Amino acid sequence: MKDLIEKAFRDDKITRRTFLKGVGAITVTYSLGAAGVLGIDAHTANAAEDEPIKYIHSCCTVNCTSRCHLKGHVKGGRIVAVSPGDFPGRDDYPNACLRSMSYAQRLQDPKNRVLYPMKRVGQRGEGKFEQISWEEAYDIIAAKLMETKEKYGAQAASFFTMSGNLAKLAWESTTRLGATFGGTTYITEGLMGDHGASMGMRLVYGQERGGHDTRDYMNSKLIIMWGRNLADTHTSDLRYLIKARENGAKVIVIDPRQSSTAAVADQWIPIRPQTDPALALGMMNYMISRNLHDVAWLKANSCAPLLVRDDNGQYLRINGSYAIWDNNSNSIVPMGMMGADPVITGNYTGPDGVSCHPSFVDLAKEAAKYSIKVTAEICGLEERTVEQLAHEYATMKPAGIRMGQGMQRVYNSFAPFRAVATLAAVAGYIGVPGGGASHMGGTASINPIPGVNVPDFNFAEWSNTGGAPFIQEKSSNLYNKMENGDIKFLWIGVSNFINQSPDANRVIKDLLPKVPFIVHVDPYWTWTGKYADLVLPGKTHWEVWDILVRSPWVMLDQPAIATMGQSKSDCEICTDVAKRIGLGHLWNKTDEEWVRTFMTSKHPAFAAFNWDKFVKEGIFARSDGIFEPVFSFKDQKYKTPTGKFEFYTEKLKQLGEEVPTYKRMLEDPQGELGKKFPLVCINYHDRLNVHSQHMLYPALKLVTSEPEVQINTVDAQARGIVHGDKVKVFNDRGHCILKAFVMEGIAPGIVALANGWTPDQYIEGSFQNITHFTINPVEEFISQTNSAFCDVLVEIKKV
Ligand SMILES: Nc1nc2c(c(=O)[nH]1)N[C@H]1C(S)=C(S)[C@@H](COP(=O)(O)OP(=O)(O)OC[C@H]3O[C@@H](n4cnc5c(=O)[nH]c(N)nc54)[C@H](O)[C@@H]3O)O[C@H]1N2
Ligand SMILES: Nc1nc2c(c(=O)[nH]1)N[C@H]1C(S)=C(S)[C@@H](COP(=O)(O)OP(=O)(O)OC[C@H]3O[C@@H](n4cnc5c(=O)[nH]c(N)nc54)[C@H](O)[C@@H]3O)O[C@H]1N2
Ligand code: SF4
Ligand SMILES: [Mo]
Repeated sequence: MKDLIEKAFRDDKITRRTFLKGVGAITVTYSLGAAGVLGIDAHTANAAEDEPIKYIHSCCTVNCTSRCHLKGHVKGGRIVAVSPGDFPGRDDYPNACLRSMSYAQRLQDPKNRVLYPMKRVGQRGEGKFEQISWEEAYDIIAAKLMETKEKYGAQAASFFTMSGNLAKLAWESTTRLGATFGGTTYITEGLMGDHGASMGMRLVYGQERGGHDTRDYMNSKLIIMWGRNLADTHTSDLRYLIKARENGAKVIVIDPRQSSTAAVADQWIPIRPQTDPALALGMMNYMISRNLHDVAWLKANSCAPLLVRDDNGQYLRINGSYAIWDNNSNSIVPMGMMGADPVITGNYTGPDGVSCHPSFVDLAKEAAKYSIKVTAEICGLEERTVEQLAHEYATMKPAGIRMGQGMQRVYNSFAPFRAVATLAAVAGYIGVPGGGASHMGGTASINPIPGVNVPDFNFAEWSNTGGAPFIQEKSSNLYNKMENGDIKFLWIGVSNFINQSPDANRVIKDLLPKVPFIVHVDPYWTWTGKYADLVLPGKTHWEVWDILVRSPWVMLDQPAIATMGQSKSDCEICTDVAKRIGLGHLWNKTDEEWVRTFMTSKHPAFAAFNWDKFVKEGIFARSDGIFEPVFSFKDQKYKTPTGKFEFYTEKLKQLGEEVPTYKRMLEDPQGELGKKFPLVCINYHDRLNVHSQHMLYPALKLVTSEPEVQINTVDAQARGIVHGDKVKVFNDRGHCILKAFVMEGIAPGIVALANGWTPDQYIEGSFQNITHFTINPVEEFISQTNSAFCDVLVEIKKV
C-alpha cells in the first residue's frame, strides 16, 4: 500500500479522482496513515544533510478526539517531520495522522501566520491592518478594558473561547484573564454544538462522560457506531475497531452518509437525520414487545421499578425515599429494601390512596408508538432493516454502541444520546464488558471512567482569580447579548468564532457591529481576525511551554522551533495585559514556571516525576495509571438524583419530556419550509482538517483540495447536476458555492457539507452562512441550547 501511494506521489501521475476510484473509499482512511510516512521522507530530504536531527516532543492539542503524543524532528531550527511519540504503558497506541504531519509546513509558513500585533485600518472585514508594537497593542487593550469597567462595569467585557488548543495554558488563559478582571466568560459547549451529548448523558448517567475503551469491543458480538465517524474523528482508535471486527464482531454504522467508518463496517444504515430517537424507541419497542428486554438488569440498576404518581408525574416518595412495589410483601416499600422483589409493570395504590405505576410503564408506552412500520417510515429505512437491527442488537450479546456528536447537532439535541443510552439500558448492556452506550470512549485512565480526569496537579495558584466573582454564562446567551449591545469589549481566543459559529451572516451583519471593540488572538490569519480591531499573533503548541492532561498521562509542549515573528503565547499576552490593569500579582510567572508549578504534585502517583526526563520524553505516566481497557458503570452507580440509570426525569414532566421522545426537525422537510428548501443539509467533521485548522499538506490535497457538497445521484439528476459541477447551496439565511460530489453513499433528500473549511477555500460563501441559532426552551431549562448545525433546510442549483 505504502509503495503504491509513494510511487504515485513521486510520479505525480495520480489525480484525486483516480486515486479514490482506484483504491476505493476504505483506502481514503488508509491513506492518512500510509502517506504520512512519505511526508517524513520528503521533508527530511530537504533539510541540511550534515546536521543531526533533534527530537522534540509535543502533543497534538487541536480538538481532535485522539490527542496524540508527537515527536517533532527538528533540523536547522525547523520541524522537518513529525512522527508518533510513545505512550508509556501502551506499546500499541502511538499514532500520528497526516493532519499532524502537515505541521511541518503549516505552522512555519509565514504566509499563514500572524507575525506581529496588527491594528485594523480599513473597515471591519476588509482585511486592512497595520503593524503596531506590542506596547501600543497593550496600551490600547488596557485603556479599553478600564474604560469599559468605568462606564459599564467589568462584566460588560466578554472573554470567549472555543477549542483551538486544548493545552492547559493556551485553553484557559483567556478565561482566567476574564475571571481575574471580573469580566464575563462562557460555557462554550452550547454555541459550539457539543452540548446535546452532555445534556443527554447527564440526564441518564448523571455525568457528561461515560464510555468503553475501544479495546473493550474485543468482548462485543456487535458494535454500532451511531452517528460517530471514528475512522476520521478518532483516528488513533480505528485500529481497535478493525481488530474487534477481525475478532468476529459485526460492525454497523448508523449515519445518513456512507462515512469512512461505514466503509470499513459490515453494514451501513442510512438513517434520515434527526430521527435517531425514533429508531432507538422502535428498537426498544421491538424488544419489550417480544420480551427480549433485560428485566433483571432494569429492576436492579435503573429507575424502571421506581413508582411514579399518576396525579403529577413525580416519583412517589415514602419517608423521603423513592418507592417500589414489592411482589413479596404485596406492598409499596422504599427503594433498596433488602429482600424486596420489585416490579416494572402494573398500576398500584399508594399510601394516601394515590395511584401510581413503575416508571418503566411510561417508557414502554412511549416506545409502543414506534412499531417497526412507523419507525421505518420516520427513519427512511426499510422495515426489514429496522427489524433486523433490533433483533441483532437484542440477541448478539453483548452489543456495544459508540454514540457520536453527529447525531446531536439538532434541535432537541439532548434527545438522541438520551434515547440511545436508554436503548442500551433496556437491553441490559450498560456497565457490562463489550456493551455500553459510550460517549467518545477514551483509551486508558486512572479511574474507571474514560475521559474523566482526576486532577492531582498543583493548579491552586492558577485557579485563584483573586476574589473577583467568576462570571460564567451560557454561550447560548452570547448572540442575544451582542444584539442588545451588552458586550462593549470582546476578547476571542482559541476560537475561529465566525467560521465555527452558526449563522455567519447574522454574526457579521447584525451582531459584531454592536460590539465596539474586538481583540482576536490567533497564530493564523482567520475569518474572525478580519472582523477584529486588534489581531494579536499567538504562538502554536510547538513554540510554547504547556501541558495537556490526558489521564493517566501528562504530555508536555515545549518550544521546538524559533518563535515566528513577534508571536507570544496566550498566557504571555494575558500576563502583559494583566500587569497594565493592576492584576500583575495574579499573573507573575513565565509559562515555563507555571508548567513546573503544575507538576509539583504531592500525590504519590507523581513520586517518580522528574522534570528533565519529562522534557526529554515529553510524556509522564502516573504510577496509578490503569492501562487495561476500562469501561464505565461497572459498579452500577449513577450520579443521577435516583442513583439509578434514569430514563425517567421527573423535572421534565412539566415539559412533556419525562421519558425519551422523538420530535420532528425544527426545519422540517415535510413542513411549509420544505416546499421552498426541500433538502436537509447535515455537517460532518472532515478527515482533512480539525475544524478550521486546515492542514493543506500536499498528500491531503490529493484526497480533497476544496470543500464539496455530497449529494445523492437522484437529487443531483433532478437538478441537472453532474459530479464536479459548481453548485449553489442556499436558504433564506445565505449561501455558499462549491463543487458537487455526486454519490450513492448518502440518502436521497439529504446533502452534507464538511465542517471547518474556510471562505477562501470555497468558490463563494461558507457552510456557516446557511446554519442558524435558535433558542430551544427545553434545552434552556435543562441547561443551554445546543447549536443545531444539522437541522437546516436548503435548496441546491447549478451555477
Ligand atoms: N456548521 C458547523 N459548525 C461547527 C461544527 C459543525 O459540525 N458544523 N462543529 C462544532 C464543534 S463540535 C466544535 S468543537 C467547534 C470548534 O471550533 P473552534 O474551536 O473555533 O475551531 P478551530 O478551528 O479548531 O480553532 C479555532 C482557532 O484556534 C486557533 N488556535 C490554535 N492554537 C491556538 C493557540 O494556542 N492560541 C490561540 N489563541 N489560538 C489558537 C486556530 O488557529 C483557529 O483559528 O466548531 C463547531 N462549529
Ligand atoms: N479529523 C477530525 N477529527 C475530529 C474533528 C475534526 O474537525 N476533524 N473534530 C473533533 C470534535 S471537536 C468533535 S465534536 C468530534 C466529532 O466527531 P463525530 O462524533 O464522529 O461527529 P461528526 O463527524 O460531526 O459526525 C459523525 C457522523 O454523524 C453523521 N450524522 C449527521 N447527522 C446525523 C444524524 O442526525 N444522525 C446520525 N445517526 N448521524 C448523523 C455525519 O454524517 C457523520 O458522518 O470529532 C473530533 N475529531
Ligand atoms: S489530528 Fe488527531 S489523530 Fe491526528 S495527530 Fe492530531 S490528535 Fe492525532
Ligand atoms: Mo467538538
